[in-house]
Amino acid sequence: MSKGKFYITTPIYYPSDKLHIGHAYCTVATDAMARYKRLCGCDVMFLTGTDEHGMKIEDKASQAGVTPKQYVDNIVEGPRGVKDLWKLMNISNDRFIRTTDDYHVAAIQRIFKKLHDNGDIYKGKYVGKYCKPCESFWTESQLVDGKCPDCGRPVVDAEEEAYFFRLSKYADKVRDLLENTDFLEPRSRVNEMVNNFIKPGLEDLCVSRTSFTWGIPVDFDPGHVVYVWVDALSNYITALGYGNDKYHDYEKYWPADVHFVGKEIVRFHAIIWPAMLMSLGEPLPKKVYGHGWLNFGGEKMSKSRGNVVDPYILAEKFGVDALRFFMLRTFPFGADGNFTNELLIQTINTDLANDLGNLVSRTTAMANKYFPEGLPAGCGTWDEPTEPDKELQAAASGLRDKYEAEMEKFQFQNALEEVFRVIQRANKYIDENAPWTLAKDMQANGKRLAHVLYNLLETTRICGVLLTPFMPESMDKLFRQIGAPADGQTWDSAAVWGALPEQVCPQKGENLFPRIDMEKELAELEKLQAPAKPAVETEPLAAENVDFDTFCKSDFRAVKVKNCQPVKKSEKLLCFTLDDGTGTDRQILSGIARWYKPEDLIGKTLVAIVNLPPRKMMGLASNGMLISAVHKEKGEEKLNLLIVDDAIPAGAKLC
Ligand code: ME8
Repeated sequence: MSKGKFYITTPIYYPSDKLHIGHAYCTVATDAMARYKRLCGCDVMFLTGTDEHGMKIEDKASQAGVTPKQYVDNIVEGPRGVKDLWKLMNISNDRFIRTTDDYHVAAIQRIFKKLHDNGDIYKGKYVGKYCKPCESFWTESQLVDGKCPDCGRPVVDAEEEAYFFRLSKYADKVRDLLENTDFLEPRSRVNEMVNNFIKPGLEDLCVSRTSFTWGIPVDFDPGHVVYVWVDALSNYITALGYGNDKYHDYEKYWPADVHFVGKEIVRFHAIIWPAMLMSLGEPLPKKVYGHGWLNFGGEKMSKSRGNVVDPYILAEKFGVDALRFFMLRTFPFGADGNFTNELLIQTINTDLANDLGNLVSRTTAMANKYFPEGLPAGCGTWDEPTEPDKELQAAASGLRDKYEAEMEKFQFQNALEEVFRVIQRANKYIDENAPWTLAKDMQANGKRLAHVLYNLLETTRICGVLLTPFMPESMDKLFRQIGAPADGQTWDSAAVWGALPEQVCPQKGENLFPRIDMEKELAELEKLQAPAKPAVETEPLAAENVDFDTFCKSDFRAVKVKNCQPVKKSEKLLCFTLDDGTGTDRQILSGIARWYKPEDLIGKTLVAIVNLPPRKMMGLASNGMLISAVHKEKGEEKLNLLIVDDAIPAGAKLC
C-alpha cells in the first residue's frame, strides 16, 4: 500500500563542462533519499536534468565551433556525459528534463506570458552588472570588492531594454515564509537569505535579455530571451506537465516535497522561486534544503578552479557503491566537506572492509562450515537469552526507527552512524560468543552455535535493508550471501526481528568490499588525478562564517622587528622584539625558525594580532601572534610571514 507521494528534485545541471564528483554529491544524496522513500512504500517521483540555455553555453559552443545545441547534446547524451554519469552512479531518477525539450520551451513561454498578463512582468531598462559565468545580475551594492559575490570573478556593465519581474512585491511574503515556516533548511541559511538579500531591499528582477540569443524566446516580443533562472527553476513543474501536454502528473506530485540544492543557489530557490509561484497562484514546494560543497584542496571543487575529481576514476577503482557510501557517510549534508583520496580509502577500509565486510564474511563462512546444509529449525529462539543476545536483538530491532528519524531530517551521516553502531555491536557479539570454540563440541553446543549464527545473520539482514538506499547493488549481493530471500527485504521486515527464515542457508561469496592498500592506491591516484590536482594545496576554507562583531574584536597591528633571535633549545621558535607603536617593546615568540633566519627579519614590518592573552613558551612570555600564510607544495608545508610595506608605521591598526 502506498504511503503517499514523494516528489524530490536535484538542481538541473549546466552542461557547460563534464560533471565532477561535486555534482554527483547532490545527485547521489537525492538518489539515496528517493530509494529510501520507495523502500518506505511511497510513490516517488525523482526528477533530475540539465539546464541548457544562457550566454555561458553560447560562448562555450562558439569557442568549440559548434552550435549551442550540438554542444549541449554532446555533454548530456555523449560518451561519459551527464546521462552516462548517472547510469554509472546507479541513479534511479524517474524523469530527466532538458530545458531544450520542446514541451519545456512551450511551457516557459506560457509561464512568462501568464506572469506578464497578471501584471508581475513589466518592461523597463536594465542598468547594472552581470556575471557571465554565474549568469547572474547584480546591483552595485551587492558586489563584493566590485566582483561577483558568488564566485568572486569580475562583472561587466550591462544596459539594455528588458522585462522585469516584480520580486519586490513579494518581499514580505517571502520573508514570512523563510522566517516563520520550515521551508528552508538548514536554518542557518535563513539568516543568510534574510540578512543578505531581503533586508537590504529586494529589487525587481531582470527576466529577459536581448544581448544574446541562446535562450527561450519571449513569444510576444521577439528579440528577448527568457532569463535562464526563470527557465531553469520552472523545470520542477514543467517536467510534471505544467503548461504542457507531454506529462500529466502535476496534480499528483506538486508541490515538491523537497528540492535539494547546493548552498550557492539557495537564493534562487528560496526567494525567486517561491515569488514566481506566488505570482502564478501555484502551491509552494514544501522544502528547500541547501547542502554544503565538496571541497578539494580547500576550495569548492569546480572546473574553473581546475580542482575537479573525476568520478569515473574513483568508481572504476573502488566501485560505485563504495563511492556513493563515502560521500554520504563522511560529510554532514548541510555543511561543506573536504574531499581527499586518503579519507575515501580510509572510510572504505574502516567501515566497509573491516566492519561490514568482516561481519558478512565471518558469519557466512562459519555458517557454511558448521551448518553446510543450512541452519536447523528452531535456531531463531533461545530459552534464556544472554545479555549479549538481548543487547544485539534490541539494537537491531530498534535500528529502523532511529535510522528513519535521521533520514527524515536528511541527516544521512547520522543515519549511517546508527547502522554502523549495530554492525560494530554484531562484530563484538562474534568475539563474545566465540563460535569457533562452541563448534569444538557440536553435540553439546550445536544448538547454541546455530542460535548465535542466526542472530548474526538476522542483524546483518536488517542492516542490509537499511543500507540498500546507499549501496543498492552491494546489498543485493549481501542478501544472496546471507541467504535472505531478495523479495522479502522490505521496510516492514527491517523492524521485525526474526523475519529471516530459520532454516537459512548462507553462501559465502566474493568479498563485498576488499581492503584497499592505501599507499599503493594513493600513488596510483596521484598519477591519474595529476592534471586535476592544484599545484598548491591550501587549508580548507572555514565552513561557517564568523559574525562581524566577533571578527572586529581581533586587534591586528603593523609591528616593526627591532630584534630577532633563536630561542635556546628550541628548533622551532624565534623570539621577536617588536615596536608596536606604543613606545614599549612587545615580545612575541613564533614557531617559524624552519623558514627564516633571524637576521633577515630585522627591520621588516610584519602583522601581529596583539590582544591575545599572554602565553609562555620555553619559559619566555609571548604577547600576541605574528600572522603568516601557510600552504603545501608537493606535500611540503610552506610558510611566509606577512611582510608589509615599510611605509606603514608601527602600531597602525589593520581593519
Ligand atoms: O547551479 N560540491 O547548475 P550547476 C557540492 N543550473 N555541490 C556542487 C559542487 C561541489 N563541489 N559543484 C557543483 C546550476 N555543485 C543551475 C541549477 S536548478 C533550477 C538550476 C552543485 O551545474 C551546485 O551546488 O552549476 C548545484 O546545486 C548543482 O551542483 C548544479 O550546479
